[in-house]
Amino acid sequence: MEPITNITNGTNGAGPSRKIVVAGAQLGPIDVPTARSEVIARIFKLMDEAKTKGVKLFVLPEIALVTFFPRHLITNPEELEKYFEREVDGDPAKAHNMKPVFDKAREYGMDLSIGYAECADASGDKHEHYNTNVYYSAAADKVIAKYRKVHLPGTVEPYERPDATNQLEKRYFKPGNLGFKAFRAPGLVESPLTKASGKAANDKETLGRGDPIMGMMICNDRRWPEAWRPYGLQGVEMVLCGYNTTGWAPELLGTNPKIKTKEMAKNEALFHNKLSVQHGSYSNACWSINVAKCGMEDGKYPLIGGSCIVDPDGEVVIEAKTEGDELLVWECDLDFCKRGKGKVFAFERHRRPEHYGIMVEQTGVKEPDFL
Ligand code: CDT
Repeated sequence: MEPITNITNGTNGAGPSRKIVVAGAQLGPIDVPTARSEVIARIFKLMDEAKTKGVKLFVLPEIALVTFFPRHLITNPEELEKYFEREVDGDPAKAHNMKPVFDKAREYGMDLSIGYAECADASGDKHEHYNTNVYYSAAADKVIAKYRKVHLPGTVEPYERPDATNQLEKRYFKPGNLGFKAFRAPGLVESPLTKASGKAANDKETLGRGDPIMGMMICNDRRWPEAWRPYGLQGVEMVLCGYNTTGWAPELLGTNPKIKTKEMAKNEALFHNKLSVQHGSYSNACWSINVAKCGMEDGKYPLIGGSCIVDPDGEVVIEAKTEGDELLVWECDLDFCKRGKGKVFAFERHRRPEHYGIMVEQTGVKEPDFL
């Protein structure tokens, strides 16, 4: 068959390179008694490997340094507080428990995306808890963006059945209050257009030529098109998403008569993970770096793993082979985003927002009247 050569979609490689070597750093299980220092030692091993592979952006999972504690009912406030990180001088990179990871990223000249349980306003009396992810830029040598998880799954109260898997995020966290704000990360691509060039963003000629446009999500957010589209509308080129997804939780997930074993349930959860991130990447024409905590945590709670990097066509380009600490490295070409952004998902030409009002006016379902 003749190859198709005479159709341009903006991915012909002309112009400065917009390729970034990215690593998803999947983490195996972390148990309640595991010290953060042990986990950090494991992360350092992955960072060492990343450095040898020329990685420029290192992405860690949701609540990366401790067990996924929202599965446990913790009624003692002091015990609960131990899972939270406190910024120092308003800087997450100085938070005592996390500082070594930021310091290593600085030493290696690597950008870092890390999830943690945030105790905000920790110096005052009023503590607010969020499920948070921040982005450290090595070029700027500071945290340049913060995201607080918007979609908190699960329940406030634990289930009655003693064996149930709980997800008490609604009990422990406030819903994120920072929205879905995309941001540019400096120092990652060759010769990006900047304000100093005198050119303006959002011009036909300058689209996709500035510093990379990033967005962050946390776990459950990835299942919601409402989380992806605000980023898509800001021209996002790469979404970073850490997660802890349980492989067995009938109370939370409901049951399916076709699913008869725990292994089948885990495979179904893996399928839904991929379905969500592949669709989100495709319909917003962006890369997504999806990074899990995995394996059997706290002795009996299986996490699905299945970390993967998805390209802007929605294809999985690399996925985890293990259920333990593992580095997924891929060179992501941001120019690849231009295909979808310029054609099928050229929002400015095809979207019809006059018909989308119901999505922001309404939360729950309102069925049509009965016939
Ligand atoms: N951490 C997290 O958000 N986990 C959820 C579990 C879903 S159970 C309702 C997830 O969406 O993967």
